[in-house]
Amino acid sequence: MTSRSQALAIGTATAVAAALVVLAGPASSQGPDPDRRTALRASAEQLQRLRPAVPRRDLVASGSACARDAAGDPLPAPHGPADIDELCVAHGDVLRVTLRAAQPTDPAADPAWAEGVTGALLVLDVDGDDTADLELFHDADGAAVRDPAGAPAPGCPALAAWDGTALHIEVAGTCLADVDRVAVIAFQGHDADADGVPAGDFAPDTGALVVTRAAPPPAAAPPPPTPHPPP
Ligand SMILES: [Ca+2]
Ligand SMILES: [Ca+2]
Repeated sequence: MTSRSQALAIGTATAVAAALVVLAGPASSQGPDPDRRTALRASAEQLQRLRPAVPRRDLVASGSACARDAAGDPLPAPHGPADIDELCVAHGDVLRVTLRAAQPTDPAADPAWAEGVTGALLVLDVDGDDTADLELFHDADGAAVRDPAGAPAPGCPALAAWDGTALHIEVAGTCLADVDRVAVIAFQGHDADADGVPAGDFAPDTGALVVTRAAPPPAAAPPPPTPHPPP
């Protein structure tokens, strides 16, 4: 029997993998690719093939949500700095993504970020067709948003921040102004020995974290009428 969830799982895995295959450059065999983001993406595509096939189960929420991720599940082997512990997404005036690792490292202090293929990649489906539309990066060079062709996405400036425990990416509201529902799959790669071959973890472990736009706050109630003083 083919259930809907199984069909979606197959379709999603195929769509995302296919998009990554199309954009991935040749795998580097002599240290990090000059374009770290292209190399990170290629690594994600390679490691995605190693992910176990499981029925799809999206986590759907309004406004904001966090997805806890399994411990010790980076591929091809457990590696704390690549091990996603939690992915959070908030979709409102801006899009905010937080990625917390089991053993987080400072992008400005850990040499694996500057010298290796280390970074976070967030794949976004913004039109509900289970195909990647935008790719957010947070690496040693900061934050960036690319379109499926690998070019900077127009109207999508992004900010990267590190607070000592987690990575944060904020994408300007102009980027997703017409998007009411965004599905996010995260990848964290960490290239400890800077040989161009990171360990990496995906989150959520099944499906995507799907967040619908937060409803705008209700309009402020008009002030009560001021009673006129008696004549
Ligand atoms: Ca994990
Ligand atoms: Ca995971």
